[in-house]
Amino acid sequence: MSDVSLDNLDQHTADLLNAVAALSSLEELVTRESSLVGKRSVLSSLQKSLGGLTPDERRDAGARLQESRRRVTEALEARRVDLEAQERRATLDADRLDLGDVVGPTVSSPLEPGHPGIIAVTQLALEEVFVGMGFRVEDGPEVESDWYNFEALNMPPAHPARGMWDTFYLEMGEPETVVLRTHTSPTQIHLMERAVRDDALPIHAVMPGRCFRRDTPDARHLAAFHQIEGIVVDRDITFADLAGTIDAFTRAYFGPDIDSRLRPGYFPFTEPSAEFEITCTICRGEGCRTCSQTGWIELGGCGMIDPAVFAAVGIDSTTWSGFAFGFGIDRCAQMRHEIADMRALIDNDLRFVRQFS
Ligand code: FA5
Repeated sequence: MSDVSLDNLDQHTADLLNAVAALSSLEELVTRESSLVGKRSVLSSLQKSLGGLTPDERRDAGARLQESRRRVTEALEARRVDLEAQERRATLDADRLDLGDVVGPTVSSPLEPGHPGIIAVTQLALEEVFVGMGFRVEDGPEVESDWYNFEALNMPPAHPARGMWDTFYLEMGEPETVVLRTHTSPTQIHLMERAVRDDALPIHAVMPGRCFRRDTPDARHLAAFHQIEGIVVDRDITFADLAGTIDAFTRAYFGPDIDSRLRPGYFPFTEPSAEFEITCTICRGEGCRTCSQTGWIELGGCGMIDPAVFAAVGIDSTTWSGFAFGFGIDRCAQMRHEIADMRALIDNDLRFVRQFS
């Protein structure tokens, strides 16, 4: 470019504009900027040489140089905007999430409508059976204080029966005072407290909901599962009412072919207590892996409400008596639909899920 002079400035300006148009990246533009229009450019050298011209020649040449610099600078800025946009687009393209990889070829097909899962369906079916028997449906919190989950249920601190439930504690308040409920039984306490406060006895209610235990998942257990609690508080309620209710429920939900039985059991909040079992539907009582070869599956616990529990909520146990029960909803679903391993309920395998739509 050393032979560039004011005489061939127009040609040089055209060359500079071509060079700007040929810049192919922002990095190249930044590197070459100074030699095109900056201090190291021919335009700047020509500017310096104006000193040897007459004032008239200098004014004329200065104006031509300024015009040339303006055109090249404008072209350079326009090229910078283009290149920035190009590079931004390239980055976005590179970062784009290809949903084709995630959802595969179904992406363009209409979305399948969802449907309630097997647990929701089972819970509704159980509620319907109990509503048909005169119970109302109530709800309760999943996070409980020690009082509701244990103490009001006749398990003072350090009571050995607390070990029946391996508990998840939340880091709230004093250590080991707030729990993820291990069973739906604390809802009994809320309900009875409310009925006392509102002078609304008797109670006939079921309370379904999620429970949590540090249980290792296996064919019959999950760490997060569901129970449906039932409670009746009325006058002259006896164990025969409890047994009759459970028998009526079994027939209504599982049909006449399934046998049920009550076995003596222990719960601190009921006395007497019983465990409620049905014939294993996987082996029809023959014995299999699901029922640990016993032929029976435990669905829940039950019993007559202990006077200590009535005392905790302020119900007079000389006037009122009652029973309570708590069944596993997941177990009911497992037995009703003959699912050998309960872990299938949480695998989210569509081949399994679609069977219950
Ligand atoms: C109880 O939870 C008592 N609250 C039941 C009760 C209520 C007794 C009212 C008396 C009066 P248990 O721990 O046995 O009891 O659990 C009851 C049922 O919940 C079990 O029979 C089972 O069907 C279900 N269950 C318990 N643990 C799990 C688990 N980890 N996964 C799935 N289901 C479970």
